[in-house]
Amino acid sequence: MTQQANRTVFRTCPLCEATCGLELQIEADKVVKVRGDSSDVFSGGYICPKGTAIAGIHEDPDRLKRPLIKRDGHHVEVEWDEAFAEIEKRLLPIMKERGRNAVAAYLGNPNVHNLAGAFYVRPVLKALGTRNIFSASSVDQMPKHVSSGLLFGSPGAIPVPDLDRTDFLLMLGANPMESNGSLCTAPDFPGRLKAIRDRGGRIVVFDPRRTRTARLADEHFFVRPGTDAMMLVAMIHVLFEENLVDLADVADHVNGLEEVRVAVQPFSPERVTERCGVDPTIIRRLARELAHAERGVVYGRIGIHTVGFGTLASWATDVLNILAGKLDRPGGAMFPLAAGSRAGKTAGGRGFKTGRWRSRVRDFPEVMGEFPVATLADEIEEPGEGQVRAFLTIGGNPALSTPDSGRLETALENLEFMVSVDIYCNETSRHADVILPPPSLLERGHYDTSFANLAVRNVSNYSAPVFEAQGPSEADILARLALIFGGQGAGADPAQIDDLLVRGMVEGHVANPDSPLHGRDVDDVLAQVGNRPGPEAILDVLLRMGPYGDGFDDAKEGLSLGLLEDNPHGIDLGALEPRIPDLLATPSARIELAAESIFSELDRMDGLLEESQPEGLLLIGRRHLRSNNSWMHNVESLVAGKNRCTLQMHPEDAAQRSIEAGALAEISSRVGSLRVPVEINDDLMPGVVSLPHGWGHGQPGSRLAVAAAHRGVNTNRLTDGLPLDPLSGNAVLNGIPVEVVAPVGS
Ligand SMILES: Nc1nc2c(c(=O)[nH]1)N[C@H]1C(S)=C(S)[C@@H](COP(=O)(O)OP(=O)(O)OC[C@H]3O[C@@H](n4cnc5c(=O)[nH]c(N)nc54)[C@H](O)[C@@H]3O)O[C@H]1N2
Ligand SMILES: Nc1nc2c(c(=O)[nH]1)N[C@H]1C(S)=C(S)[C@@H](COP(=O)(O)OP(=O)(O)OC[C@H]3O[C@@H](n4cnc5c(=O)[nH]c(N)nc54)[C@H](O)[C@@H]3O)O[C@H]1N2
Ligand code: SF4
Ligand SMILES: [Mo]
Repeated sequence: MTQQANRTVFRTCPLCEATCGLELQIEADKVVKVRGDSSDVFSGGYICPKGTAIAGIHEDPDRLKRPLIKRDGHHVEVEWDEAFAEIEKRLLPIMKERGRNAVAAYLGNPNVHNLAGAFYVRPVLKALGTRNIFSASSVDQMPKHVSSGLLFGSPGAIPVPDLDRTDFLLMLGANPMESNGSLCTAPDFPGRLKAIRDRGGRIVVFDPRRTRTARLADEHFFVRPGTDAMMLVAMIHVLFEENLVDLADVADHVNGLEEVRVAVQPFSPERVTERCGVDPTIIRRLARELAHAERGVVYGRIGIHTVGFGTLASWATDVLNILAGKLDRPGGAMFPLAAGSRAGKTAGGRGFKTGRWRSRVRDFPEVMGEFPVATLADEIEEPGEGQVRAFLTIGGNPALSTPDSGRLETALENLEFMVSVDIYCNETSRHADVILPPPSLLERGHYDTSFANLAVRNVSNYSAPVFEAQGPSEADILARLALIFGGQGAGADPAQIDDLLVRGMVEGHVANPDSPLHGRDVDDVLAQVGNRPGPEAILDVLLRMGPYGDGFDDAKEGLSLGLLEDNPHGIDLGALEPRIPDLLATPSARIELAAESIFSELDRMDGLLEESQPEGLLLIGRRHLRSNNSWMHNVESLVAGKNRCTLQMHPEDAAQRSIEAGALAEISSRVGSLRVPVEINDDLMPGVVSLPHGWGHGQPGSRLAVAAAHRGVNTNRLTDGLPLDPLSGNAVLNGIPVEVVAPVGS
């Protein structure tokens, strides 16, 4: 690619799930201006402060350009070949002598915003051959995957609220005014929410904090952290009790209705009210409003997933939508049809299973091939066969992102060898023996393979690299790791992996009698893909063989990567359309409402309701528009201004403890304690305190100069690795029992 001097380029922002179109002005190889791309087919010019800061990430002097190796306790820059040779020399003996499970891998959030993450992580994990795979999914959305697996047969079948056509949005545990939305890709989420109200619709929010989203809503109710599952199940109870169940469009495709009716009988709104802190008349009224809404939907997100009943809450959200007749119809909860997905599927499949193998120390079932990250420290610390002795992180910062991270940091110190594929030397990668930095987000092609499956419209949009990469691409880095782990050696050519992946896909189609490519010549098809980098070649095959693709047929109009390159503002493929039954992958080819595992969670909830309500404060998190998890605090424009890493408390709770605004407080949980400045406001539900995650910078050995000047504290030193959502293994990050006191001597 040539680098002309002055030019304007268009690009999808890869920083959060909203996928906004950016317009970048480039002068002499510098980004001089970033604004929203007003012609973007999906975002129409919307942008948030993180999108503008994209140039700051690209130009950050602390962003690593060359690999680092730790020598005598300090990281030094080395050549790429030396870094890969070091990994081969030190990691392979551990794999050989201690077995494959002695190496653990952790995949962080940016992998789902990155083509290399989408296509090249799998070969790495396959070559490692370890069962000790962990990811940010188990501090996030794993409950949704499990409930989707149980209901629809596929953990990837996630219904999204049809925001643009709904007139009644019941939202729990989500704050899209700050997060820009999650498991619901909707650029300009704020504008789409306002549009609901402008067309006479209603928004109701449940959140233990009066957030910006809550303020925008017609109604906001506090709910005690961790109790949404009770409230949602009580709403299901009301639908049955008041004869409001109407499956509407999916009536012919549902099993297990009667079993659910019986199972929810014990959970009346009147019974759960004390625990949830929500008036039973409100629960009843909202269940009726949902049932009667012509176009209505329930949407729940991270606040209801990262709790002890996360899977039950996720299941209950979808079941409410189903029973209120809102699934798979406009304005309700709908399934996107992504351009890169498999075309021509018919209903039915093998269904969804967890627990095909179990974790060594705490005996957790695998879920989607991984174990809960909350048990990673156990696997490192506990001696015995299969003990984790080496660790690979790819685009993740578990030292700040996962529960009881104080303990994890100690465990990382005790590893024999650690590799991080990361653009920074941060709280996690500072522990690594080798850091491999991929190119910046402007030096790679981009396509949202994940979020196309979660978007409120079907859209397809590719962004070409803006600048040429100085080092190997992230795909090449991962390919070289796969070759090392697979025994081919540090010198093996990464193009082998590209070829294996691309050719493998085409060969699969050619051999498949149901594929339009059946019987074609593999090399002819590959010639049509042309000489593209591996990720782009894979993407081209997916797009062309997908539901909107040209099928490698020159006579047919349809999507291809070439067409997207000619359309830098994206191609709109229309509003969501019904997909049931074809999408269902359960063995019965029907939606399965009755799952034993869910019923056992209902029993557990029943037991809990018999116990008395625990006293004391509960800790929740919060997000801010200018922050993104743990890794954007090294950009000045995103951290400037007042300290955002504060403990928010209700005035009554502060007064009871003689804590004053602006003063330091000491907050402690079962696993740790922190000193943090307090902000007092009545946005919080009494009894609830809030501290954001992703802070706690300035650790020795890290290289984040700006972040070190805005360190904050790491709230995951308070979150506890013991209680988990049993069905998904997801961590509990909200509703942590804590004590807060004015520290002695402050
Ligand atoms: N208490 C509490 N904890 C939470 C949450 C919470 O709400 N409360 N939220 C959870 C959620 S939803 C998530 S998703 C997790 C996130 O958890 P993680 O994924 O572990 O953390 P991130 O902060 O996203 O860190 C991303 C890492 O990727 C690196 N990186 C950035 N871009 C690239 C790239 O292009 N390639 C590579 N290889 N690396 C890159 C960054 O430098 C950083 O080290 O945190 C979770 N932790
Ligand atoms: N600016 C910004 N944007 C982001 C991120 C970021 O860090 N910063 N992270 C990105 C990622 S990885 C993700 S996963 C998404 C998450 O996107 P969202 O799911 O919208 O996440 P939050 O903004 O944390 O909103 C969760 C809300 O749940 C509330 N809550 C906590 N506990 C409970 C509870 O028990 N019940 C109920 N009903 N509510 C509860 C919290 O007060 C909070 O307002 O955001 C993404 N976008
Ligand atoms: S909302 Fe998300 S995708 Fe849009 S500009 Fe901000 S960070 Fe980027
Ligand atoms: Mo997330």
